[in-house]
Amino acid sequence: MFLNEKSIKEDLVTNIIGKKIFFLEKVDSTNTYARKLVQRGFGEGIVVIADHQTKGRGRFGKKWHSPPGTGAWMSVILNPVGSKDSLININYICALSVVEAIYNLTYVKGEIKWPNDILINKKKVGGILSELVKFEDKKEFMIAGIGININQSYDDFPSDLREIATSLKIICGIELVREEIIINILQFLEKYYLLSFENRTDVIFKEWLKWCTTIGKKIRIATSEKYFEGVAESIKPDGKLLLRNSLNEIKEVTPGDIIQVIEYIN
Ligand code: BTX
Repeated sequence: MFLNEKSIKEDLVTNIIGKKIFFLEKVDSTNTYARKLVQRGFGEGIVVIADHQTKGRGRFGKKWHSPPGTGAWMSVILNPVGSKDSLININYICALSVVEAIYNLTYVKGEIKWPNDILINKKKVGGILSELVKFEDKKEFMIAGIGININQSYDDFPSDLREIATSLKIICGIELVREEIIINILQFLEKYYLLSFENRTDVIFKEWLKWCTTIGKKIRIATSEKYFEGVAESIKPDGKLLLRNSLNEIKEVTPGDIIQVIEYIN
């Protein structure tokens, strides 16, 4: 079933996020569509929601499976808060909003796997793709892409994803109302977005850490250049991960460099 535009518009209680929403039955990628909107002069708070993405994107050109009638595939245009760390902050804010929305509606506790995966029972239920759009006059916008698997059954996933992906329906055993999840995510997003403008990134970070399960784990990280192994000791407020290797040395890892993080059980 296609998303109920009217119920999202009527029930969404926000001032900035979703002041205009573009509902699309089918699109290549909501992030690509939002980028075009930014280039046409649309700005902060505009949301693009699609029922189906034919070329949903993950990071580093990876594909994001986005079949019709099942998920929340959406992008939000935001103003970077002004610091070069804002891409990281937006990632934090999106991931936090997703896990809080899921918990609020289902009492299921999602996990944030650093830097941008949303997991339930160790399987991926959602992901975040933030992208910066820069203009020559130095004006910048952030496009926060959020993808959540909501009503897929096991067989709806392609075979290569079945063992690594999950949906809220698989976890909860019932179909969920996609509109409610979208509304909740956008409302939490507005709450944390406003906090970030008040320079309360400390509050956001503290909340985010409560859901992040990477800390304390032994991990192997792949960047485009090499692998790093060690124990994830902590995450700095600028989003960098502090990794302690077997020689007891600390390495700072930037989220944007990460292609894959593999966790080992300690
Ligand atoms: P990522 O690069 O961390 O994850 C991509 C990887 O996740 C893929 O290589 C595949 O292994 C796995 N994967 C693909 N599709 C799914 C799925 N539906 N569920 C679970 N695992 C999957 C994560 O990137 C960021 C994804 C953002 C998606 C949103 S949707 C709205 C917006 N528009 C757009 O094109 N992308 C974003």
